[in-house]
Amino acid sequence: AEDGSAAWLRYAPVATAQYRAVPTRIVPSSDAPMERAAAEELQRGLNSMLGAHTEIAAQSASARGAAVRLVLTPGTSPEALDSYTIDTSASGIRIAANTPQAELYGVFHLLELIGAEQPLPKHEQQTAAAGIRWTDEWDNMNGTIERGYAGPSIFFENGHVRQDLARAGQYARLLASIGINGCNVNNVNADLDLLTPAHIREFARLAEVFRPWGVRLAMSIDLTSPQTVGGMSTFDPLDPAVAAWWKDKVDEIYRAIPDFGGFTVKADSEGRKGPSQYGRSPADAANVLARALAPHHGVVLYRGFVYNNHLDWNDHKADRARAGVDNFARYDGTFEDNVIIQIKEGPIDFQAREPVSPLFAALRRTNVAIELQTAQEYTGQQRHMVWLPSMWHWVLDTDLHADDRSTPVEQIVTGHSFPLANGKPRRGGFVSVTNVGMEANWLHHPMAMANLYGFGKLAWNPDQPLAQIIDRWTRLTWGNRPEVVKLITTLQLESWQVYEGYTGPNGIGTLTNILGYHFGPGIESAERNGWGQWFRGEKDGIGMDRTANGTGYIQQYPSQLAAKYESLATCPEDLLLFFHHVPYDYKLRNGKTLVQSIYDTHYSAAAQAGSYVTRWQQLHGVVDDERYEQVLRLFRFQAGHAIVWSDAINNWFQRISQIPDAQGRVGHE
Ligand code: GCW
Repeated sequence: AEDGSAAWLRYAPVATAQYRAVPTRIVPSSDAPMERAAAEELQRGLNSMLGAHTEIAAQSASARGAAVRLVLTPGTSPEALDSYTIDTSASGIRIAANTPQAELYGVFHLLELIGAEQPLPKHEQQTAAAGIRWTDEWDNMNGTIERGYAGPSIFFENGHVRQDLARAGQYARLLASIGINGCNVNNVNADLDLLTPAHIREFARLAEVFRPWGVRLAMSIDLTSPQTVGGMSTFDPLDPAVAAWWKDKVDEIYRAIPDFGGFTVKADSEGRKGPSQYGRSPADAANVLARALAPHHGVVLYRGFVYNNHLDWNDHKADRARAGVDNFARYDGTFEDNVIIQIKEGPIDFQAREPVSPLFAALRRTNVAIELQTAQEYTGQQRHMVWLPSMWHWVLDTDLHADDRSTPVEQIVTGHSFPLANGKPRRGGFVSVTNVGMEANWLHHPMAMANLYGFGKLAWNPDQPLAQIIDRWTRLTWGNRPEVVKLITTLQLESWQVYEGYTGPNGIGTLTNILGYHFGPGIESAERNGWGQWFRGEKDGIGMDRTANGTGYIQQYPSQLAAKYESLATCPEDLLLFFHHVPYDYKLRNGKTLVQSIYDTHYSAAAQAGSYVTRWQQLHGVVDDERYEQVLRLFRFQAGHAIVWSDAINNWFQRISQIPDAQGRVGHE
């Protein structure tokens, strides 16, 4: 049977002709754990894909004779980004890296080229775009996962770290294979007793299974820990006793976990306590942690997701989208060097489409990382196929035009747009909320792991073409048969637009049921409550007015972009309802009215989702039966659910606008 847990590391046999010259002797750089993991991975992969009998030579083996040589040439700066080269010559293949984990990445890259039946390079050099390439897992210590859709936690059960950490180790290997170097294992809504000495000893066991794969363990912590764990009367970040408590606690963590990555912090948000309780700022809170972590080279990822979830619906100036800039911009430049503000890609919350967060352009003297969500919270919860790198690429490519120069998001989060005045290196990067579970294939839908794979690839190199990313994933996961590669890549590449098409059009935000599990349509559930995910669907029209006359949110963008969004003539129509309140018969540039365009888009997108079923059936007997059936079942579900979505939305628009469909359709039979 197919081993779903292998994901893209199946190492299925390939056509060997072009790899005849690959040597069958591996010379590792040392027998340190990561180097040994690299050599053994290489051996496993080559043997499995090429049917070879590869041996690992003693690392002191003579320089003569053809070999795959692993070479470690550490750089001088501890801040240097992971980098490797691959050279092929008559004497074999040489993989040289500046860090042990980069050596692993070089090995995985070589194996990936072979798995995807690509030619081997004469010379190739690869360097990571940024230092932070992490996943966040929203796992609770009782074993449940917030917004997890593939079974219970691979890390925790019954309030403790699991006894059996085999899955956690496998996961670290998968992460390493796509260049991910950190994993924050617990929910940002953190367990309050997380930092007890007993728990820290348990976390050390987790760090041990991550270590050979170069994945640093990180933890989400609750800012009240000095009280809840330390028994103190306050958690005021400016209280010296609180600072001392954090310092001792961090020292204790590093005694147990010498390569600990750092803390992720959610504070003053959705019921979590925070520095505002003492009239202190996010910088005060982040910095007290940062100073404790700095001597150990740890970092603080302080989340920009701070907003008031008791907004007043009747206040037309109130706007949740404003919260990021309103809460953080004024502290720019006051954060310690090892603080990174972790900003969700959009200003609201992982919708099928949002504009990019203006906070990326507002923090010029502060490290920032982008938070993306592989867990498909609002995008079908791994019951719908949605390939999110299409969206992420669009986000990363968006140019905020700060100071009227080119400052695309990818250049901001990799630290190139706003260099620090003191010449110190930037520490930004990429974080994916992933939420894998105990289900064999990690994310439930056999197509969903393409999202994690794509995240890793974009975090390593945000310029890698999407077509190449999905082509590689498909070959490694489903095999190299041309009809398989063609169909799966085509479906994945269209899937985001299809999902957006039958759910939320024109940047409206969420029509998902936000009061339940964030699954399926719940058209007005976002309205008339404090959460602020409003779209203000009224008799006269629809959309949030975020212009200068409305909430003023648009003015948070640098001026060029603000001007573009402010004017109806230039506002991109896929974001129209995010920025403007317009009548239902508003004329779009293609001549259709808004409401007719919504009807048409929903019928056609639902039909396209329906077509996945018959298109997939062409692969019957071509891919393994087990995954074939699994995908078929999910595609049938998606086809039906797309009709539910489409009819719910179209009926609602018909009722509120009182404008019938020009084609006379009244929903699906
Ligand atoms: O959108 C919300 C999710 C919460 C999550 C929160 C966050 C972990 O629905 O489940 O809490 O975002 O990102 O903190």
